[in-house]
Amino acid sequence: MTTLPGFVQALKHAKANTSMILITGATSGIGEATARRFAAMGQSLILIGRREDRLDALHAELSKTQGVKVHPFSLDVSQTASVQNWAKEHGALLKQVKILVNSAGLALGFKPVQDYEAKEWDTMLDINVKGLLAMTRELIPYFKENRDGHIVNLGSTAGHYAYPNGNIYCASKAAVRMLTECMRLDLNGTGIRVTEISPGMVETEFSKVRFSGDTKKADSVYAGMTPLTADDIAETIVWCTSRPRHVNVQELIIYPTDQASPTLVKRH
Ligand code: NDP
Ligand code: 8X3
Repeated sequence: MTTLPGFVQALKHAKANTSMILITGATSGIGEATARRFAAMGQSLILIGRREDRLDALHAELSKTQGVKVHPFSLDVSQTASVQNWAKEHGALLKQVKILVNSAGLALGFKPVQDYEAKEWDTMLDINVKGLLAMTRELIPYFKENRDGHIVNLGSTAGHYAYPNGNIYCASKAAVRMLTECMRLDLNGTGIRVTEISPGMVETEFSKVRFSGDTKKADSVYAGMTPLTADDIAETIVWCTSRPRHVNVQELIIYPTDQASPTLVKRH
């Protein structure tokens, strides 16, 4: 039986282990599922996305059901100057961050490279690559000062293997992959860990966004197969970030069992 002093001790221990987690792309999919997982563990959260209504709803829900501190910010990570100004304004909060999960990202369209408009490739590269860089750069000085911190970047199997009509999205995720590796090299010796999570097909709003809200097309991506869920990936992120501090999971590639490569999917 747990004695009262034992209980107080356990509570103190739990409090000492409470961390601040910053998640971009927290308004949907993998980012949102990760926020839910960390909240269930009692962690404090900084949640970032562009959709204010989603942030407000998640803030209200997680504060109420999990009793955790949630700091929601509507911020477009592709606007580097906005990220810098936001970071300057919230230094006291960012100083407390132990884990950064860079999940904000998207694919726009599914067509041959020559059919893309410059505006479309700018959006993908600005969010998936430059947005990740902008946010990470703001956190690294605090991680270095604390000699602690964990950067988790959402790559993709699309960054490892090319597929027809993937072109710019694949390139953006290949950039995430290389940036993640380089970050690990540059930060070696600082105590900061860097991990890339590269999922295959995860059923989120990803395909809906890719196909500009065409739910029929989006649903057809997952027809007849069992995709990963956002929570499958969130669970993995929690696992990677809860290893002892001397353990750095460098990279995980995670496919649904029905998928063997970006182009080989068993539909039943
Ligand atoms: P969702 O579309 O469900 O979520 C994407 C999130 O990114 C949303 O919260 C969105 O919020 C946010 N976001 C997009 N642009 C910006 C921006 N400019 N500034 C801030 N936030 C932004 O997709 P997933 O959860 O599936 O995707 C998460 C990550 O995982 C992405 O990087 C994606 O490339 C990657 N991934 C996804 C896979 C999949 O099959 N689903 C597989 C492999 C990797 P808002 O619109 O409110 O800004
Ligand atoms: C998302 C998975 O296969 O659509 O990164 O590129 S895929």
